[in-house]
Amino acid sequence: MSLKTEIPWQDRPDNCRDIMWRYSNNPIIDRYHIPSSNSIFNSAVVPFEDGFAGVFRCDNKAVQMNIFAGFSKDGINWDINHDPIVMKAGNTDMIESDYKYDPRVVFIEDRYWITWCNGYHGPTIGIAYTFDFKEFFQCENAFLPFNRNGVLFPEKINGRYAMLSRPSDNGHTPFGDIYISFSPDMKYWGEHRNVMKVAPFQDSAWQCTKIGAGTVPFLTKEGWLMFYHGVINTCNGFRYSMGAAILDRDNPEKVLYRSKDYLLAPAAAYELAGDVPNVVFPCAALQDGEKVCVYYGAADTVVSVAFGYIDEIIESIKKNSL
Ligand code: BMA
Repeated sequence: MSLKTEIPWQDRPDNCRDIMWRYSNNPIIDRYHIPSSNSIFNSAVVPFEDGFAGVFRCDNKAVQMNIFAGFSKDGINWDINHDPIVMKAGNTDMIESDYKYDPRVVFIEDRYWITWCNGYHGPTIGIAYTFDFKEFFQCENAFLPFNRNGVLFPEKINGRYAMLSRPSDNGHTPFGDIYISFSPDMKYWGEHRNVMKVAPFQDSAWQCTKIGAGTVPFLTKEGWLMFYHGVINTCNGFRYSMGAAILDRDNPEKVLYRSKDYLLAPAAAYELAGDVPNVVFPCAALQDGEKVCVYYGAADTVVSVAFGYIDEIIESIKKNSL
């Protein structure tokens, strides 16, 4: 898809030697951005019309989790609807949804697909589509509970839709690996295969407790580039950081390279303090072939962005792969 507007961007600060760097005006979306919200984080954006659209996780002041549509001309300044998305029946009868959180969005063929963590007797992966971010059609859940972090590929692979996910438990899961599943029709999912496991503690401790797919993968000259979160269980609880993996173009269950060093870990004030301290949680990436802008939830409270050059990210992972 060709971009009609530039992706958000800021050059690397002179004194910065990191592969990826934060936007100087982070967070871009504050916790009280809409009247009902307690926090807005772990949200996803895509190019749309002459700007961008997104699906945002806004927890309200009863701390109920739901998803809201939003629009932006520049990807930084957002108008988020004050009411949550109301779903209509898609490829099945309406199914229950006790809560919705951590959305991802991707354009495939002729429409935008949304995946999220859907409360159906516990967390699992909900799927919906929209053409205009006004009307949304909810489809079958992809998996049995419990599952989180469902991330679709932007094109069919060998004729089938493909989705990454992380089987989990009903709580603050102390384990988690990334799997891939395939579907001929966005309704029935199977051929579940393991893609990536947690890292051994002694090799790369930031990702030794659980890992989960983060951003919709995009194609590079080396294969699919996907940002993911990795978690370590510290004496003060979980700490969420971000790495990236390169998956084989034709057979994405095969990991070619994977971050040993994290690309972004909680260090800025808005990542270290919030409703859940020490969380960097990537959910979307905008790219123009050279540059990438990653959207991530910070401390389960606000939305922030970080930037990088795709070639530099790939080179750094290849040079120091797990
Ligand atoms: C996960 C999800 C995410 C959250 C993370 C850190 O289990 O609930 O939404 O960002 O924990 O609290």
